[in-house]
Amino acid sequence: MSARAPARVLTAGETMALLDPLEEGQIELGSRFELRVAGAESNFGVALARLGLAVTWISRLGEDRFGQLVIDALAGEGLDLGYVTRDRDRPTGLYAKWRAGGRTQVIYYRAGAAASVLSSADVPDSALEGVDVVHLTGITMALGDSPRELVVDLARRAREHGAIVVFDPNYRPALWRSPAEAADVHRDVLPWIDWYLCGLEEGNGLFATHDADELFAAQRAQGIEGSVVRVGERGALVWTPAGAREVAPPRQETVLDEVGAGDAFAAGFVFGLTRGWPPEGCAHAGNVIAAAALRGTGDWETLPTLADVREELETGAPV
Ligand code: KDG
Repeated sequence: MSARAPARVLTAGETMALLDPLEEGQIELGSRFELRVAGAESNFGVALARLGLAVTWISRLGEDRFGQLVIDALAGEGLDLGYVTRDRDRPTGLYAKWRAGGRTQVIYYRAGAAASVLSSADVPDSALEGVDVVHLTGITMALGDSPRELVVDLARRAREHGAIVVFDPNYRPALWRSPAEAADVHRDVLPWIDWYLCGLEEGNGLFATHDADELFAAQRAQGIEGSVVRVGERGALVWTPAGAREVAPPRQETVLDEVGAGDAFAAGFVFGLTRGWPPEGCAHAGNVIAAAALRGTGDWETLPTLADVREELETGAPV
């Protein structure tokens, strides 16, 4: 057994209550739901905590029942919530899903929620002490001016503290007028990131490109030096200045709900980074963890523990 201290990871963003439907189809009167909680950054955090890493998740939640359920769920998963603030004046956000024709759609009730006033003050320098990796997403940049500034400022400070910065644009059409608007806003964080992780369709939308080669070239032109693009059943394409490589998934999954799979991929990738694995090994780990997210309708509940996947992670990790 290794006695090394677990790597430390910090992430910040919004987590909401989630109405997850029990049946397929459009939301109707009488539809039945399971109440869950989810948010891109905490999905990522839970995935890493289950793999044995020390994860700090920072956010603002309402002083309400949904906020308490978020706290209970994430504390139960072992996340450090020491920097989470409860807001008496603003509620916890809420969203609902529906699944039809093999695709999941979402509707948000998050405008004016507690996380919409997240700011740099919520993440003091003390939170960054000893942190190896900082994970940020474009969702937070869509929540308001101060969350947007937080993402840029935190990425910059993380780099100053010697942490690796991972950015996932997590483009959500309901939060932006267009991909171009999101891309314009994301540009401010790009100088501070080490790894940009996205889906192929998502990346092509944001960079106005048509295929992976064009996408990597456009990213490079904007100063991105490490990029990983998820390509569905084909797994992931890893690009560094040394070139591009495709990393196939260990097997094909039956997809129950793809929401949360990108966060799980990011977690697997970061797990590999903290082990010092080469980018292809990190992407392999990303594929393994993402597969588990596809097996459930919630955004993180089916994620594996390290004991579940240790062998699969290590056997596929190129050295
Ligand atoms: O990546 C999954 C997230 O999209 C989901 O858990 C909810 O954070 C969320 C969002 O903003 O959509």
